[in-house]
Amino acid sequence: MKELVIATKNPDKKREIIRLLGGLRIKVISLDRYPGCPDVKEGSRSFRENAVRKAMAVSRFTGKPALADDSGLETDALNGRPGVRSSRFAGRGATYAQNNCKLLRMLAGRKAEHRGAQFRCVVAVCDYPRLAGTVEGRIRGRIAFAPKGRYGFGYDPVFIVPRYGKTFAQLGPKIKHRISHRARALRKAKKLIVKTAIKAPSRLPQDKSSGKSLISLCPCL
Ligand code: ITT
Repeated sequence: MKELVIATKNPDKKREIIRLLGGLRIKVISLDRYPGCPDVKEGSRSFRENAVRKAMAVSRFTGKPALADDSGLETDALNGRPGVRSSRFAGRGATYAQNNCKLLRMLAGRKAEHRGAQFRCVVAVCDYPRLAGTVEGRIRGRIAFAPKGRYGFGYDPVFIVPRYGKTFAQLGPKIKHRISHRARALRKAKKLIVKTAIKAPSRLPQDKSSGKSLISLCPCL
């Protein structure tokens, strides 16, 4: 069976991705199998570029096709923040609770109609040095006045899905996995995975004679 490495060090994202990829005839491999895999610097201002960087780096290191997810929360009132800095909004190594706390503090005093937000998830699939493509999923909602619910991770306790009037953390995995930004992105990514990891011929040896950086084949690196 063909293999696909999930290029994330976040166990919560990994759990969701593995569940959402269920049904594909593919062996999903966790990055835990590669303890030496270097961290990828997420210096970019775009989810897409970060996702491509992560997928490329992991595919290059492991020698297998890889899928990366770069995701986060954008709020209207804060001009899109925390955005690509979602995981480290309250500082490097911040906990989910600290990030939520900072967000609620920054939105303090704003009425419900001024608390609009969206989750975004960009998924990149590649078989180094080839980028199969990127896809995106979004979901609109609004930021709660206080955290609610016990499921999920990250900003789930403060993100209200308007259709249900409840946070993702209250709704639980069954509903989240049907409608979330990640579910939407991964539904689209399945085609890329089939093309890259399932139907693709075995990888050819890389041409080391040209002296060209193979990573330059990817336009955003
Ligand atoms: P990797 O780079 O190793 O994948 P990471 O946690 O740094 O792990 P991101 O840079 O994509 O990943 O940041 C994602 C952050 O966005 C995550 O830590 C959460 O704070 C938030 N986030 C993303 N998806 C979310 C979701 O479904 N529910 C709640 N918060 C989410």
